[in-house]
Amino acid sequence: MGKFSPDNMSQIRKEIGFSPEEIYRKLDEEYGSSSYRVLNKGKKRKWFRKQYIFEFELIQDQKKKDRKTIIDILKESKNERVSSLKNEETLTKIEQIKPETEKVLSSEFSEVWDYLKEQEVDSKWIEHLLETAQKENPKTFEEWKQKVNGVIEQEMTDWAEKNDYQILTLFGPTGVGKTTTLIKIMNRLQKGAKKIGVITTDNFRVGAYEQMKNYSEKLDFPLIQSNIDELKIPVNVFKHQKGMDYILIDTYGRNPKDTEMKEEIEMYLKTVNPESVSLVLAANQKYKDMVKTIRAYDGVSIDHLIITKMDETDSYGFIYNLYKEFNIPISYLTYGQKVPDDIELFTAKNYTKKLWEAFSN
Ligand SMILES: Nc1nc2c(ncn2[C@@H]2O[C@H](COP(=O)(O)OP(=O)(O)OP(=O)(O)O)[C@@H](O)[C@H]2O)c(=O)[nH]1
Ligand SMILES: [Mg+2]
Repeated sequence: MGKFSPDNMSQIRKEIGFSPEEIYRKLDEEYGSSSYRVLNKGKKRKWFRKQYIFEFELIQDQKKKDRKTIIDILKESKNERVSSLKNEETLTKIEQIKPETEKVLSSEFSEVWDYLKEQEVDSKWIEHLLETAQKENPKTFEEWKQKVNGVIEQEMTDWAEKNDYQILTLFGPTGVGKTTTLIKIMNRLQKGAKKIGVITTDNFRVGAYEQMKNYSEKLDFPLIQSNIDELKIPVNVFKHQKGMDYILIDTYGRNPKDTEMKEEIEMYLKTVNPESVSLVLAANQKYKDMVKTIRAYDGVSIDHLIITKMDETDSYGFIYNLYKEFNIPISYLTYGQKVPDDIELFTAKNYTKKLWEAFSN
């Protein structure tokens, strides 16, 4: 049916990545460096990129850990024989009833599990999704997929472009696409025939102002350049003298490891008091770094996340991981460099569609 039809009970598994280093990193993170043995290494081409496929085997401790996970799922599935068993005893007993277990853990279940894993959904969230989906007793692969999507769609909120703000600002690490995205959002608002003023506070990067100025001429919106500590002035000009409906403020890229960053942002937010604060992350960043960035903003009130460069990845699981981990709504996804077109509102339905897209490739 899909690319994989692995048997979840088997401990021979596959991991895919764009480099051997990436695969080793994932395996180390997931299982610990001494809990797997690589059996085979292969390569294939996906679109324009080379992908590496490692076949590996889990060694003893991890096998036990995985079985416990499966047992937990079985408990949910009203299998009384299993639900009355415990820990080590269970591990022995499960060997005895294995044929039955395999029946419950159908190949459809395994296929869904492995696909979500390939999409880099975190194991604990796959477990959560499958446990919840299982309550509705799915049988076929299609039913499993639909139930899993149902859980995701119920949990993740759609972003309705309410526009119930006047001042919007974007933050994020360097080069993630803040300026480009701000212009894309500006253009969406502009289509509603609203008056919009843009302020750029990026006085650092060479060419930053020229980049904005170009857009301002092409898309016809007023632009003011300002230092961050003098922001009140242009905000007042746009708000009171020009009667703008929206004021969008672009900021320069910040290194989340910079310890002064948070203080500076808190001060900025206090001065300007934007109703909408977005943190921008790029889909081609490492998941670990995205997490670090969000944590670095701990205490700053982030209203939503914007994920850019979705066109540069085929794995969408990280979005669900972020949502479950931080519970911050996602407002927009961007899909390319074309300004102002390559942007869309986040909806859970579109997201689940994307999540399974690679399955039929
Ligand atoms: N592939 C792809 N590239 C994008 C997307 N959004 C932005 N970019 C590109 O990313 C690069 C950086 O974009 P900017 O908007 O300047 O990023 P920034 O976050 O404002 O950068 P700094 O202000 O320097 O921190 C540009 O080459 C953009 O064209 C996207 O959705 N997909
Ligand atoms: Mg910028």
